Parts: sequence; structure tokens; C-alpha cells
Amino acid sequence: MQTVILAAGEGTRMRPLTEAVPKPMLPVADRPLCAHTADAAVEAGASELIFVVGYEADAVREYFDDEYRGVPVSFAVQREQRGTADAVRAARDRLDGPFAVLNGDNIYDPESVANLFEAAPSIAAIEVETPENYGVLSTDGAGERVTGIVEKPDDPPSTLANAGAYAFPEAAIEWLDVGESERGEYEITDVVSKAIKAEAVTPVTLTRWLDVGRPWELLAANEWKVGELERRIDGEVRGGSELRGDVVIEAGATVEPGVVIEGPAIVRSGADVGPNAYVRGATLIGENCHVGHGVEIKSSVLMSGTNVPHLSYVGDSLLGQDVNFGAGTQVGNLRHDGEHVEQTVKGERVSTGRRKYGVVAGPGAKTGINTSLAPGLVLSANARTAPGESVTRDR
Ligand code: TTP
Repeated sequence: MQTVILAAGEGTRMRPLTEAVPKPMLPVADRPLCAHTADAAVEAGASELIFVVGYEADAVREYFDDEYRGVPVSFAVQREQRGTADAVRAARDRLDGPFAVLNGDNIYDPESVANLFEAAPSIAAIEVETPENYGVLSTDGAGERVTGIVEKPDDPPSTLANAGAYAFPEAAIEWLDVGESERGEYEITDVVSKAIKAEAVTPVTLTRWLDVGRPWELLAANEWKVGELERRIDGEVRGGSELRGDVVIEAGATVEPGVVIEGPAIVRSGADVGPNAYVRGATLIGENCHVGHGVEIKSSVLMSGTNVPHLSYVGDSLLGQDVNFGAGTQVGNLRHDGEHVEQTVKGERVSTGRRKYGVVAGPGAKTGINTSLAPGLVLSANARTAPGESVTRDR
């Protein structure tokens, strides 16, 4: 089945991490986020991958080129982000039969996507505890047919949320011309509404699914995918270090003496860890990063070119590209009252739902020596802190 992957989003809720990289290209374990979406499609038997790109499109094009894991790849451009139906419409000329649509910022378990393809026309659903925060599906009594879809209802008809994956019949190519929604977008849920009227659409319940919209969801994505890696030591590991469990050291990476890494963890090509560093939790040390002497990194993502060279603690945090933490920088990742850590997303204070959560540092941010950073703090791209500063407000 031809599979359209929506990857034109700007990822505004993920800022500042998306300032240099579009959201679908943010790192999750050993590949970009939307490559995991593509993996699920490939493993489910996709015949072609059509990426809809817009914001920072070149990064997506360069990564996938014209083939991914033996499946032909092409691109369609959505110039303005005018909604998910508008995005699929950008790919319309390439469609010539039944087709699937997946969100390029969602991670699906491949088996469920295979079930979705098999059950076409179908829509992926996930059981949630707070359906009022999602698009919610209603089904017939037997739960075999979708009878309606409603966005964030006050009175949800079920606990089945729309998981943003669809297998449409060929006729849906004509149904993409939907009207503008209340929020001024052209929405794929309106295409689904047309499909429900015309055909029997099957709800396919996913066993695992993650929508990656906000920074802590990128941590969750890494917990999932770093957690699936199998031990592989291709880089240089110097004597006197200890790699426990499922640790991946890519070719071209170096682990110096005195380092302890507790898997699952991945150290990507060109990175240099140690001497005497401690890495644990589901951690990604990105390409060309340096983690130096006396540094502990726990359950964190360090994007490419980032340095934490001396005597620092980084826990449950996301450091963008080319961040530099001065010696002695300490990240707080737990509130004294034990409550969930909050973060400001697009000007709004939001609970991350995590008791342990550190900081987000935008690309190019630099901290002075002995900086302390409060839990949930966001440093914008190229932010600076002074030596000895205790930073408790976003900057
Ligand atoms: P969203 O997560 O709603 O949008 P976004 O990715 O831009 O993020 P944010 O809200 O933080 O700015 O989009 C869901 C998926 O659909 C995502 O994979 C991006 C894609 N998309 C498009 O390709 N074109 C569009 O016009 C829209 C609205 C979304």
C-alpha cells in the first residue's frame, strides 16, 4: 500500500529543539523520529513512502533520498501548514490506489500497522484514560465498525482515541477536498468522516503508540527505542571501562578508561565518552558529542556536537545540538515536594507528568562553570548563563 507520511509540521511545541532541525528529524535512538514511523510502514509492507515535507524540508529529503530499506521514496511539498487533509492533498498526484496515512511524529508498533493495512479501510485507535484530550472514535455495538469521530469532546463517546494512522480506499483520493474546520485548517478527520459514511471502516487497536509533540515525549520516544536496541560494540572501547547490558557503541565512537555505561544506552559515531564518566538510563549520546571526566548522564538525550566535558550531572534532560555545559553544571531533576515537574510550552505552564525531569537546552546554549539549572527549565537557542548562576526561570 502506498503510504503517506506527514512530515511538514513546524513542531512549535518542541521549540527550541526544532529551531535547527524539523521535528520529524529529531533523534530517537539511532535514527530520526520519522524513520521509526517509516520503519513501521516498511515492516507492514508499504509499497512506497511519500513524505509530505515543508518546514526544513531538505533535512528529510537528504536522509531518505529515493529509497528507504528497499522501498521507493518520494516527496510532496506542502508550502503552508494548512492542516492534515491539506498535507495529504499535496501528495494526491502520486496516489493511484488504496493508501495509508501516518503522522511522521508518531511511533507505532509495526505489528499494529500491519493489522491496520490488512483491515483497510481502517483507522488506528488507542485506549486512553483521558479521551477528552483526543479525537475520539465511536463504534457500533460490536466495536467492529467506526460510526463517528469527534475532536476533544466534553462528553466522550468512548475511550478509543484516534491514533493518527489510516488506511483509506482509493475513493478517498476524491474525498480530500474537505471544508475549512473551526480552527481554520483542512483536517484529515473530515476525510475520515466521509469514509465512515461511504464504507465500513474498521477500528484497529494499537498495542503501543506514542505521539511526540512536546519535549518530554521525545524522552519517552527514546526510552522506547533505545530500550529496544541490542548490545553492539563497534567503536573503540579502552581498557578499564565497563559496559553493562544492551549498550551500543557505534563505529567511530570512543569509550575511555574508567567509564561505566549501564544499558540501554547508545553512543553514536564520533562521540567520545570519558575518562571516568557514568552513563545510565535510556540515554542517547549523539554524534560527535563529548562527555568527559566526572560527568554523570542519566536518561537523557544529547544531540549531535554537544559537550559536557567536566564534573557535571545531567538527568532526564534534552540537550540540543552543539550545547556546551561548563564545568560543574548541575541539572535538578526532582522537586522537593515530589510533584510532577512542569514546563512552559508556547507560553503555557504544563505538567510533564514526570516526577523526574530535568531541562531542555536549545541548540548552541552554553552554561558558565558551576551553573545550577532547575527542573523543567528551558534554555533557548544560544542562551548563556554566568559562572555560578542558579537559573530558575526560562531564558
Ligand atoms: P501537529 O503535531 O498538529 O503539528 P506540528 O508537528 O507542526 O507540531 P506543533 O503543533 O508543535 O507546531 O501535526 C501532526 C502531524 O501532521 C505531524 O506529523 C505534522 C503533520 N502536519 C503536516 O504535515 N501538515 C500540516 O499542515 C499539519 C497541521 C500537520
